[in-house]
Amino acid sequence: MIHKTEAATAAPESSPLHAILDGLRANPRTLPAALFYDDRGSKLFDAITRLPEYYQTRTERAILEDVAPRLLEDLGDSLELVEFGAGSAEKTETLLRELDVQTYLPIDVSEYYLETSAERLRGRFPDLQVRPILADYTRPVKLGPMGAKTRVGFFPGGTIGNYHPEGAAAFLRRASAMLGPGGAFILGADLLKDPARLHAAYNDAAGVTAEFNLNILRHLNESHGADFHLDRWYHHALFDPKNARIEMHLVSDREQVVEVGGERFEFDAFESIWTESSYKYSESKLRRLARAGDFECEEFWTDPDRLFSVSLLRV
Ligand code: AVI
Repeated sequence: MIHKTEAATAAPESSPLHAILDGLRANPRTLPAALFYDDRGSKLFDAITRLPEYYQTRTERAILEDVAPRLLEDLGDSLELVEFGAGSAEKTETLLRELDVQTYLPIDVSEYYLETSAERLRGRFPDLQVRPILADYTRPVKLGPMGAKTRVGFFPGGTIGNYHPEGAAAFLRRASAMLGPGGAFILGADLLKDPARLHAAYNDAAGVTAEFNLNILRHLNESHGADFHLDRWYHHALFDPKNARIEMHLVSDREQVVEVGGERFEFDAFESIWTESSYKYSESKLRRLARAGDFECEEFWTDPDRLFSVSLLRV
């Protein structure tokens, strides 16, 4: 059974029109990043995670496999694992295999992902209780009574980097309040590194990231009757060292007018729509972020090339 919470109405993939229009009217123009993840966008993102240039996913998986015995030691027995934005819950299997998890609470806005992953995990881990929660994890979610000794949050994938640092701290504060005293949080975050390496990860040779970025316009055409011509926009991703972030933009290749939700938007040639930021962290910044989010960073693990990090935070 899928548990729907009060926050379940705010499915981010159906971003409300007013948020889209506000973003397009703003200076700089923006679009809600949630628009990336329609069916096609989710498949494109899956393809990104397998690209040779996109080191994040495989590096995080290797770190998790490596540090699982340490996590077991640190977290002890009888755990309730709460995954924020669980998706297909593939990385979770490493934790379910290695840790003493009694109950697994995946939170996601996709009923499809929740149902299929719950069925798969129940098959693979017959003693595990799976209690899916259909909700937008970016808002407070009621978890119900705890069925184990320790609540452990899980937020892999480096998605914390898609928040502005203040938003990231606010998200962590909400998570900390949900997990309660003694709670723990396993956080995956991408690290600052050679700009060329970062640039390549968001400008892959096969053009999958470009397609992923442009798909946001296709999604707007389909879901909100917009009339973007995809061949009139460039994918542009750059690393901004001052703000320690990758910025993804869609750049208009000419002067053009686009209609969205009945409103006309005039674009100058080479004007951009800012579609995503992906902040990169140093160890010290991550420790400060944890503190601003009402956690203490107890462990910080990385791979030999210091590309990606997995941290264990405590409430
Ligand atoms: C989901 N998130 C962690 C990805 C990132 O790297 O910021 C989204 C992404 N955008 C382009 N490539 C991947």
